[in-house]
Amino acid sequence: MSPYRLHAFCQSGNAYKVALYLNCSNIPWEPVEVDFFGGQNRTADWRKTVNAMGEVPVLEADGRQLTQSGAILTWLADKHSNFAPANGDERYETTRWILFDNHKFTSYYGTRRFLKCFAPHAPDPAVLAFLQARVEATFAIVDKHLAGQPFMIGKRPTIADFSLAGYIYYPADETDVDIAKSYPNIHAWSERMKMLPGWKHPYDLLPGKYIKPIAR
Ligand SMILES: N[C@@H](CCC(=O)N[C@@H](CS)C(=O)NCC(=O)O)C(=O)O
Repeated sequence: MSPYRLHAFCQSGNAYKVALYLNCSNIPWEPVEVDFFGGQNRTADWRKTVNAMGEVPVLEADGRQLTQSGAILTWLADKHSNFAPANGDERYETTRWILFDNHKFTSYYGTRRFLKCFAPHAPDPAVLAFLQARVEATFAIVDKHLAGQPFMIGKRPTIADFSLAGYIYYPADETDVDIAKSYPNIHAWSERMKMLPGWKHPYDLLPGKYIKPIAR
């Protein structure tokens, strides 16, 4: 059995962050599919036995159940050194960008995609419009940042890049964003990440069936 088991499903960019890190680090891992759309992670049993926060990803490692992609990436980088910050200043920078990612970059983009494509009920257009404006503001910040350097904290990829890359490769019919056209520096960075040995698209890397987005 592989030392790492990742509870995941292929629509989860948050799980993709950890899966991509492991793959690009050539660290063996195995997926445990979570039936997210069937409500598995909302059951009392799952919350009791897997993650009280009710969220994916969960990484089983060293007999523990690690949660929160940013904390998991930090834990893995500490343990394996791959894509790790090299000193205190770099740790500050990776933490800063991982927090920005979790609060804004991933959060608004992922939530908008979920509401538009996969939520059981059609979302309120005002909510979608609010999220769209937040996505645009946040993506503009990251695009400007990446104009000056190839990766999030400098010349080489770190865990911060894996965090921000979570939802970037999902298709435009899910996200309504043409990244190549609107955010050329984010696009160029995403292409650089694709060059890493072990890179795979989330729909090829994670378990579960592709779900056609609901046309809304
Ligand atoms: N900050 C968390 C976010 C995790 C998250 O929101 N995961 C989604 C799937 S992509 C989830 O399980 N949501 C369940 C819920 O919010 O009830 C992380 O980075 O791990």
